[in-house]
Parts: sequence; C-alpha cells; structure tokens
Amino acid sequence: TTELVTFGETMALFAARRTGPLRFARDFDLGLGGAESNVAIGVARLGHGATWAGRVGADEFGDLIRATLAGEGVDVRAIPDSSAPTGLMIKGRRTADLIDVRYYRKGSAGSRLCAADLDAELIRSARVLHVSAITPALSESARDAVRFAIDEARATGVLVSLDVNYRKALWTPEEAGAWLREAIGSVDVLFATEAEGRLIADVEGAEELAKALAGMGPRHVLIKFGAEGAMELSGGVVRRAEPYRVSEVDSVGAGDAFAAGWLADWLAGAEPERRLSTACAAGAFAVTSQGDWESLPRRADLDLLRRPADGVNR
Ligand code: KDG
Repeated sequence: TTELVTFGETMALFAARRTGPLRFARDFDLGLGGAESNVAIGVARLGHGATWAGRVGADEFGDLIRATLAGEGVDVRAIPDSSAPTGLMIKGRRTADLIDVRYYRKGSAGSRLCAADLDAELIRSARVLHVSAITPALSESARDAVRFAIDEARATGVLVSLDVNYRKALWTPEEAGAWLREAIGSVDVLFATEAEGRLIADVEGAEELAKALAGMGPRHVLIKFGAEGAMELSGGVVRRAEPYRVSEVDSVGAGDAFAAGWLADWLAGAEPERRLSTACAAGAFAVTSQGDWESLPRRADLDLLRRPADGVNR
C-alpha cells in the first residue's frame, strides 16, 4: 500500500562518459532523473510504499521511465502524453569534479502535468505527500497541481513535505521566493540548503534561518550543508548531524536521497536522531556513484555506512 505519494517531472538523462566540453563527449549513459521519482525510489528501497505520478511522452523515454520506476518497486502512475515528448536532461563533466547540467524540457510532457492528472483519493489516504518546488516552476498547470495536491493532503492531515530544490534554469530567485513564501504555511516538513532557505527568509546563520522558517509554518525544518552534514529543527529542538565521510563521484541527487531517508524513517516511526542520521547516510550513498539515484541504499546498506569499518565488507 502507498504510504508516500509524490509527483513531478522525470526526464531521460544522458550522462557524458568522458570529461571535457560536452561536444566531445561522444558516449553517453542513458538513464533517468527526476527529483521526486528519486525520492520515491529512495523510500521504496528503504522499505516503504511509494507512488510517483507524472506525465511522460508516448515515446521510448517514457517507456524507460515507467519500466525503471516499476522495477524499483515504485507504484508508477505515468500518464502518457502523445502531444509532447519526454523531457531530457544532459549531464556533462566539464572537469573531473564539475558537473554541468542542461535541460531540454520546455513544453515537455512532464511540464504539462495538471491537477486532473492526480488521484485525490490516493493523496488523501497516504501518510506523506512529497513535492518539490521544481514542479511549480514548470508551468501554470503544474503549479496548480501542486496547490491542489497540498490542499487534498491537508484535508485529511497527510504530512506535507516540500523540498525547495531551487533550479535557476527554471525561474528567478524572486519568483521562487514568492511562491515558496506562499506555500510554506501549508507545509509540515521543509528541506532546504542554506542558500535555498534564504530565498524564503533573508536571515543570517543556519540556526536563526531554521527558526525563521519554522515560524512560517513547518513543524520540521531540515537545513542541509552538503558534505558538512545537516541540521534539523523540530519541536523547538535543534539537532545537528555529522556527515558520513565518503568519496564523492557525483553529488546530483544527494538532496533527494536525504529527503527519502528522512521520510522513510518518519514513516517507520524512528527516533529523531536516528531519522536525521538515516537522511545523512542516504545522502552520502547518493554521491558515491554516477547517476542521480542508482546508489541509494537499502536498510542493510545503511548499517554498513554506520559501522566504522576498514572499508572491506567480508
Ligand atoms: O535532484 C536531482 C534532480 O535535480 C534530477 O534528478 C533531475 O528533477 C531534476 C531536475 O529538475 O533537476
């Protein structure tokens, strides 16, 4: 059964195999990426029922998205749109440690998502609704879909989770800030980096920022510091989590992994310390390989990372 419902745009992802300007890449790995479907995969791998909804083109890439998510145990509600293609995301490696993302998604099937595409009953009966602020930046109809879903969730007390996921290719900081300031009052859990939090409230200092954001509505505010760990403000208590030390290969998707870890442990009823540590461990796993979600952990993997080891699993 579905415990978490999420929706958004998932794209076909071409990842350059070699380092250098994109025009010399020659070979690409074909996969897929989408902030919300990454979260759905992460939650499913950690043992909880997750549904992902979104529009895909009636094309090979749409089939790839549907099959891959289903293979990951996600309940897929991929709505085929025969009048627009699946969006594309191209990941270049300009240098060994500089990833360059380009989108070909304007007018894509995914951006044509609308409120009528969503199953209101499913949202009302879930335990968590997870959305990202990528979706309202895609189109008017997608923005309406986010509002509709949040209203449905709130009607039955479903936990509403929002990851800021600011994408400068899609909207300006001012546009994003205005939308976020309006939405935050309807949100229970907010995931943001410090810079993303400052799109909403211009406050110095991470703890002060978290308090300002919590004052605007969310019961749980998560501030992520990348390789430096994370901070949570819940019920007036501030918790900081030490990062797990891993070798970073590709940081894209770490935030989605973090959200998946946190939400899966919220669903499992884990203690707050444990929940935050699971979020950090999931984020750490996400950066260890290329691909936005492939290295997301199962429960048993989390324990591997938690155990101080010599790096050998025998
Ligand atoms: O967080 C990772 C996502 O950004 C990626 O998988 C694709 O949804 C995506 C986006 O808009 O960047």
